[in-house]
Amino acid sequence: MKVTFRWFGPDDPVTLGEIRQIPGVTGIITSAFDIPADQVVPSERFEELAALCEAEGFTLDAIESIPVHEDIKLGRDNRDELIGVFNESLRNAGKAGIPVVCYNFMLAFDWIRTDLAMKLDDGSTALSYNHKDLETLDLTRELPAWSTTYTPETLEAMLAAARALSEEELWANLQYFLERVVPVAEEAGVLLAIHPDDPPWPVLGIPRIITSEENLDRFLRLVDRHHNGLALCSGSLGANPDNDIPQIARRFSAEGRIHFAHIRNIRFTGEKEFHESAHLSSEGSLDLFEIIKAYHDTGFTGPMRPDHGRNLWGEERKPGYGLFDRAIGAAYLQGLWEGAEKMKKGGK
Ligand code: DNO
Repeated sequence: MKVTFRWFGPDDPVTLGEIRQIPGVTGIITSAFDIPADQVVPSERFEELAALCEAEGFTLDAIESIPVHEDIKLGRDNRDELIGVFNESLRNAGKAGIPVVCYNFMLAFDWIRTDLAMKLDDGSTALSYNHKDLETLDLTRELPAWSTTYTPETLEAMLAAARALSEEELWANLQYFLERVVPVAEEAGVLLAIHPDDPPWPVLGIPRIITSEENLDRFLRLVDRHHNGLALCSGSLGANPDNDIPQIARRFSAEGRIHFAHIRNIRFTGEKEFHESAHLSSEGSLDLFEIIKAYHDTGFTGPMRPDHGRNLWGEERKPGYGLFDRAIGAAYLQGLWEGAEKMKKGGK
């Protein structure tokens, strides 16, 4: 595996110079979120981003994400044109030599939390989710990493359209998209990596489908090609205790279909209720060693990144994307990898 770190571009309060001081991190994951989903990301933009990374001694290992326009997910009449836009961006990523493009097929919202700064006992803050609080959440406020923001009116319209769609219709729209996008990814030499739904259950009456081992398998078979792969996120899928993350990582990594790995931990606090925690197994409900071992045993060579961290030591950065806890996470996951490596050499 290659240890990478998410950087939101020149406006990110975390700088490439800071990331450079984290031991073992050699790659950057970035994006061009200022370009809306109905516009092509030019190859020059990808090249500029790659040059910034290279100037600090990094490679640019993935774009997270090229957003999929909502009208594609909703299967609206203009979807062919919008898929054309996505494909052009994909070709441009290929031209710039970017090996992986991440995206998601979550309708209306990307990941959802109900509190962006839950105070933990140690004084740090973390992202948390409580299903019961969702109904009263102001969804028009801007959340980090979202490509779409809503006014009360546009939100109402989006919710109505999204709620009208059945799970099977969403599957059909995903298949329609993949059938047109995967061949272009192959030509462009770019691996596609879908991010699972976060949290992995329907929210606000909106269907969610990339939620479980069974559904990941169904997803891969929609277009059963190597370039149609996963950005396996331990914390997103792991929010449902029925999802056995080490088993899911082992199975799909052995198939060579995980093109990007997001590693983080969460702590269950109730039914459909959790907060994010430090990466260490001892701090959360997931067994990070077993997850890393699954990747190691199956010879995973793709980019892996520590995912969300708590905000620590008074830092003021994007919720979930501070510097310090993610740096600790990067060191921890390399420690686990080294342990797995030594066990293997020792025949264990
Ligand atoms: C959250 C991220 C997601 C992810 C997208 C991929 O922190 O993991 O926003 O980048 O879902 O398209």
